[in-house]
Formats: sequence, structure tokens, C-alpha cells
Amino acid sequence: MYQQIVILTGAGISAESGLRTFRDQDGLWEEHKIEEVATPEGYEKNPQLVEQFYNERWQQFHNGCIEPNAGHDALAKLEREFEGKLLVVTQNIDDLHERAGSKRLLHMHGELSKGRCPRSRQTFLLREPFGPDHTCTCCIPAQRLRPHVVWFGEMPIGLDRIQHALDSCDLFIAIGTSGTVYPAAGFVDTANHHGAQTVDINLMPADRHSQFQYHLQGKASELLPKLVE
Ligand code: BJW
Repeated sequence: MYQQIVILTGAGISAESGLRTFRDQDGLWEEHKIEEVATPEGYEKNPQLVEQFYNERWQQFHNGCIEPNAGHDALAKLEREFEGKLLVVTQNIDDLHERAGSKRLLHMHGELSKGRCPRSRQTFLLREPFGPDHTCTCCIPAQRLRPHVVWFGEMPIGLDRIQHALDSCDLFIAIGTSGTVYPAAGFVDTANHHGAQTVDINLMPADRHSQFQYHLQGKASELLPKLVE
């Protein structure tokens, strides 16, 4: 029935794997100031503090108990079985979608497992937490790697590809995202504009709730397996 599906995921899909969201009760922004840890200015002022913020999340990841949940699995199954085109655009920097088996996947806010050269923008896989010794091998003199993430005021990754997919999708589903951060929060408008059906899946009505045609309220890990069946 559908030919091209775009799925946008946010922190809510990983919440049931044990990762904290940003804006819920007990979310990351309750303990950290956004301007200190999620802006280029914050990083310039205090790189150690920002590295510590990402290192703590990196450690949580590498202690081996964070696994994809049934929501991630359902999206990977959908990709395997769907005969049309499908793109999962995630705002999450965790690797739970790829570990569940998703391949047509774009990390628009970067990846926790990588560092990036600030000069060449080349990315490097991190085998251990960040530190001043993490430098690139692409420049002379070698540059200190920064987290490969998108902070406020920076351009998200892959916007051309996302725009292209949204322009021609006939189904857009947003899962576990509060709809407060742009440009991701505006994707529903583009999809609506192109005549797609738009669905949001969330524990509770999100900020741009009224822009969606259909709503499924509940846990992503419970709703997605039923939807994909
Ligand atoms: C469940 C669930 C369960 C829980 N099941 N659901 C004024 C107006 C408009 C825009 C701007 C403005 N001033 C500045 C801007 C731009 C700014 C912006 O949007 N600011 C707003 C806050 C106002 N945006 C930017 O700066 C972006 N860049 C940009 O705009 O570039 C210029 C540009 C110009 C033209 C075109 C395009 C671009 C960059 C934004 C970067 C965001 N970075 C972060 C950090 C990334 C690294 C990291 O992880 O540390 O990205 S911030 C943080 O928020 C992170 C997330 O990806 C992002 C979104 O959060 P998300 O995923 O929605 O999580 P939560 O916690 O907010 O919500 C969780 C949801 O899940 C809740 O709704 C729960 O109910 C639900 N949930 N459990 C289902 N089990």
C-alpha cells in the first residue's frame, strides 16, 4: 500500500533499553545545563565537562547491559519485510537501531561511538572514552577530536537526504520524540505538505501533536511490534 516510509525516532524509543531521555522527568537536562554541554560555545569554554557528559553515556553503553528493545527490533523487521523504500532517521546518538538490524538509517544528531576532527570533519571510531590524547590522523598538526554529535546551533547531518525522502514519502511516523527540537520537529509539516499520512507514537501527546493525522499513545516497545505484525 505504501511506497516510501520515513520514520523519525527520538530518545523515547531507547528509554525502555535503559537510556535516559532529555526532557522527561529524570531526563538528562534535569542534571545538565544545555548551554554547557550541548552547544559549541559550551565545548569551547569547558571541553572536559562536555567530554565527561559524553564519556558517562559512553561508559553506560559499554558496560554491556544496554540492548535494543522490541521497538528497535520491530523497525528492523519492517525494513526487512517492506518492499518499498524506507528510511529511519534517528535523533539518537546510540547504536541500538543498527544493533537491532536497521540498515537504512541516518543519525541526524551524530553518533556517540565516534569522534570527529574539527578541521577535516573526518570521523574516527572511539575505542575508549574521550580524553586530550584523542587526536586525528588526518591533519598535521593532529587535531583534538570532538564528540561526533550535533549541538544547538550546528547543522544536523544528512539534511539533503532527509528532505529528499520526506518530499516523496507517503507515510511519516515519529516515535518517542518531544517535537521540541528543529529541524526534526518540522519534518511532519513537510510530510503533510507532500500528502503523506502522518502518525506519532508517544507515551503522551508531544509538542507538535496536532500536526499529526494519527496518534498512538503508549510505549514504543509495545506499539511497534503490533504495528509491524
Ligand atoms: C516515549 C517513551 C516510550 C518516553 N515510548 N515514547 C527558535 C525556534 C525554532 C528553532 C530554533 C529556535 N532557536 C534555536 C532554534 C534551532 C534549534 C532548536 O530547535 N531549538 C529549540 C530547542 C527551540 N535547533 C538547532 O540548533 C539544530 N540545528 C539547526 O537548527 O541548524 C540550523 C538549520 C537551519 C535550517 C535548516 C536546518 C537547520 C541542532 C539541534 C541539535 C540537538 N542536539 C541534541 C544533542 C545531541 C547529542 C546528544 O545526544 O547529546 O539532540 S539536544 C537533544 O534533543 C538531542 C535529541 O536528539 C534532541 C531531541 O530530543 P528527543 O529525542 O525528542 O528527546 P526528548 O527527551 O525531548 O523527548 C522524549 C520523548 O519520548 C517524550 O515526548 C516522551 O514522552 C517520549 N517517550 N518514553 C514512546 N517508552
